[in-house]
Amino acid sequence: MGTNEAFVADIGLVGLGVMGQNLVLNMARNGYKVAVYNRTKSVTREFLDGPAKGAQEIAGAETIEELVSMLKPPRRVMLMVKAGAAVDAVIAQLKPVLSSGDIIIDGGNSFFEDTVRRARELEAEGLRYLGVGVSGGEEGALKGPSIMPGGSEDAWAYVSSVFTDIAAKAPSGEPCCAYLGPDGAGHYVKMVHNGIEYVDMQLIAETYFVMREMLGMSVAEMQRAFEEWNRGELNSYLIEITADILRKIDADTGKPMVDVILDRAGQKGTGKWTAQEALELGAAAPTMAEAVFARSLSAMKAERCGAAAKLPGPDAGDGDGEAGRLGPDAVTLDDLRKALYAAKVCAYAQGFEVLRLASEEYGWGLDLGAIALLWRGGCIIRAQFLERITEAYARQADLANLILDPYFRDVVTGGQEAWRRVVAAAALRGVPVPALSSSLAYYDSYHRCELPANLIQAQRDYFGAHTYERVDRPGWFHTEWLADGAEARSVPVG
Ligand code: NBP
Repeated sequence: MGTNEAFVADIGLVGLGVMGQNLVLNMARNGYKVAVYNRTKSVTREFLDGPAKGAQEIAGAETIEELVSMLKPPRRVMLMVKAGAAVDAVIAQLKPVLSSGDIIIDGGNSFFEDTVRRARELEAEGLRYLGVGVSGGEEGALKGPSIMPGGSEDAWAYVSSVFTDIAAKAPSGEPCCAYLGPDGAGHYVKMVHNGIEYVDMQLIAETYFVMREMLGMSVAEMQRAFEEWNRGELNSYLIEITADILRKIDADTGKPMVDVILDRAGQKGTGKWTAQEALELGAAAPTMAEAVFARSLSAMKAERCGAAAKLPGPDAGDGDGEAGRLGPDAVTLDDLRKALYAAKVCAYAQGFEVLRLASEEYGWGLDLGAIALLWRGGCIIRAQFLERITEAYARQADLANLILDPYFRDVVTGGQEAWRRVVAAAALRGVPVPALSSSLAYYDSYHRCELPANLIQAQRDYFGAHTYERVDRPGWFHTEWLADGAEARSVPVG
C-alpha cells in the first residue's frame, strides 16, 4: 500500500472478508490485476502479507479514492461486504469518485429489492450496476463459485470474462456463470438457490433423523448409507458433506462429532426471503417455508425440552397404540432413499415455480434450464440431477411444473409408495419429518383434480360475502346463508 502509482488494475474489490479474499485470489490466479480495499486497514495488510503475499496481480489501497485511482476505465468495483446498510455506505463513498459509465458490482447476498432500487438510483446518475449472486462459500470463492449475474447488460460485457474465468465449471466443461436478466434478477436467483439449499439440508437432516430414531442405525451405518447414496442419483455436494460429517469423531469426547453438536439451527435470512417471496407471488412452495419453520422450531431448544416433559408423543413402539403395531421393517433404508429423492424433486419443483412466477412478475425472461446449469458446479446445491432439470426445460421450455417432465414424473411416481410409508410411519412414531411430509402433501395437492376449497369458498361467502363460482355454470355467485330452511339459492353477482 502507498506505492501503487504504476499498478493499473482490471477490477477493484471492496471488502476483504472470507469471500472477498478468496475471490481476489481466484481472479489473480486467472491473470487479472486486482486492487483491494477494506474498511479496517489492518485486514488489508494482513491479507497482503498473508494469503496474497508475492502475488504481483494484487495491490492494496488505503482509501476508496486510492482504490478508484488504480482502476482502468470504465472502472469496475466489486463490493463483497455485508448485505444491507454496508452496501449503501460503500456506494455512497464510491459515487463522488466514480465517473459516468463506471460499473459497481455487488457480489454479496443483497435482497433483490435493494438491488432493484440501487440499480435505478445509480443508473439515473450515469453509473452502471450489477447485482451478482455468488455461491460456494469460502472454498467455492477460491476454486470456482457458481456466479449468478443480473443488472445492466452492457456493463456485463465489461466484466463477463473475469467472472466466467473464475467461475466453477460444470462436468460438461461449461462455466457456471451466465447473465440472467436486468436489475435484481441475479440476486433473486441466488436467493432462491439459498431457499432450495434450506430445503435440501432439511430433507437430508430428516432422513438422518429417521435413520437414527426409526431404523436404529449407528452413526457409522448412517455414514456408509450416505456415502453409498452419493454414488447414485442422489449424488450431490450436500450428501457428500453429510457422509464426511458423519465420519468425524470429536477429539474431546471420542464421540461422533454430530452427536456433540447442539440441535439448534441458525439462519441468516435468505431462506426466509424465498418463502416470503413465494407468498408474495402466490407461488405454491410450502416445503420452502417448512424448511425455514423447522429451523425456527429447532432454535426453541429450551422450550422444546420443557414441552418434552409435559406433552406425550405416541408410545415408543412397544405399547398398544398404532405405533406399536408398526413392524420393525415398516420402513427400509431403500424406502428412505426413494422418499428423499422424490421429496427433493418436489421441493425443487417448488423453487423453480417461484423463479417462473418471478420472471413473469418482474419481466426478467429467466431461462430456467440455464439456471439449473449454473448450479451444476461450485455452489452448495450442486448435484448430478440438476442436469436432468436442464434437460427437462430443453425438452419443453414452458413446462408448467418440473414433475410433469417424464423423468421427474417417473422419480416421483416410482418413489411414492416408499415415500408414503416413510411419512406415515414417522407420523405414527411421532418423529417429525416436516419437509418430507410437506413435499408429499404438495404432490398430492398438485395431482388432485378436486380439493376441499369448495368448502372454503362457501365459508368465505358465508362470513364475508366474498362470492364463489359454481361447478355447473359460469359467473360469480352469492348466497344468503342465514336465510331459513335447507334450500339455498345462488344469486349471480356483477
Ligand atoms: P461479511 O458478510 O462478514 O462482511 C465482512 C466485510 O464487510 C468486511 O470486509 C467488513 O469490513 C465489510 N463491512 C461491513 Br461488515 N460494514 C461495512 C461498512 N459499513 N463499510 C465498509 N465495509 C463494511 O463477509 P463475507 O462472509 O465474506 O461475505 C461477504 C458477502 O458475501 C455477504 O453479503 C455475504 O452474505 C455473501 N456471501 C457469503 C458467503 C459465505 O459463505 N460467507 C457465501 C456467499 C455469499 P471490516 O473488516 O472493516 O469489518
